[in-house]
Amino acid sequence: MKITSHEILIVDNPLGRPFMSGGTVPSSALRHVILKLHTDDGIEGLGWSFSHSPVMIPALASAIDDAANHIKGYDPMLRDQIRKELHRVIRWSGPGLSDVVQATINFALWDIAGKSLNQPVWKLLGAHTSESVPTYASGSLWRDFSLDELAETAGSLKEQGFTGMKFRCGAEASAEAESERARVVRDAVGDEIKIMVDINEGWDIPRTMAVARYFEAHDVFWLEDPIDHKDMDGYRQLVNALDIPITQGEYHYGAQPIYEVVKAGAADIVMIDAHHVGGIDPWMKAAAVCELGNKPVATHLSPEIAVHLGAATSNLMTVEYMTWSFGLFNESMDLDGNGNLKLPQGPGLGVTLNEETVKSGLVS
Ligand code: SMN
Ligand code: MG
Repeated sequence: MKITSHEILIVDNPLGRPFMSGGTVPSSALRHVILKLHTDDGIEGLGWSFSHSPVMIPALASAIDDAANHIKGYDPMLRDQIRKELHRVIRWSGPGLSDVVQATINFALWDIAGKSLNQPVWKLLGAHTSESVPTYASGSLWRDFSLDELAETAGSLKEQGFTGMKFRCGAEASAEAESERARVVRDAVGDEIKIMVDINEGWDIPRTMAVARYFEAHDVFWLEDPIDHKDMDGYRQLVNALDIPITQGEYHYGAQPIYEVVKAGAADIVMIDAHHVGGIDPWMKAAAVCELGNKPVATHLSPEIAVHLGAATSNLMTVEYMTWSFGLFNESMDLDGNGNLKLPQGPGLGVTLNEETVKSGLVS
């Protein structure tokens, strides 16, 4: 089999609620770069990436376009050969964009592999389950929610069947006000539901120490990205000093920093982003490093891809249920009635593009 051609689509997927990207740029849609990679067997592999800020989208789309051109004629099953060749031609750009380019191509290659063998990707990865993976609701309990909105939305997520959910803190004036958000979510859902909190690097160490004690009292399941991800010493201090599990990893690019996090003891739970780490193959390597270092892993964003990864990761803790790409695909991501996310049954990644969304959201 050979890669013969490709197409790139830039598509806006509307968001239920405008999102403040980086706290400054409100976006009412998530802009996706979609790659369709074609083979001489007539298979079309889908890959995608996204950003809330349109600024980098043209650069990303053009880099994916050139990278896809570059691998024309390659066997799509030889993913490591393709990764090495792409690394050779794009490594000058350093970590970041090049990892997202690698990831987008890698997703499409896995989709092709699955379609060619008529198997879902989780099976090709050698899953430990054929049914479902643990999941938690994300992308609902935002930092700018009032306490009433937090309580109401947390209650409705529980009613939808979620047994875990993540809320955001990090914008309040005092440690007590931050802690109040945890109390409100806990009171809204009761003791049985796992509640996690994400700070998105908003604090320093003293603030983290001060608020974490309150979070522990409200039985918050994990504290995510309290400080800058580059501060490995700071993270190690927090891990050693606090009882609440510290989660980090989504801000790192490539698999190698995940090894550094594990080696430094800079997290209790490692969150790995499939787009940032460079795709499915490096995600599995990074998760294996965590397993060997006795760390559980959580996925970040794109549950359509993460559900496959989670099913094949023995040290998986949970898959983040983020709805940002829903609507772009015809298939829905369903819970099983026990708070777990059902595995897709279609070949490859198991998603097909919703042509209505593509038509109405097409940017170019
Ligand atoms: C997150 C990432 C990107 C945008 C918004 C929120 C968050 C998460 O860190 O873990 O979902
Ligand atoms: Mg996060």
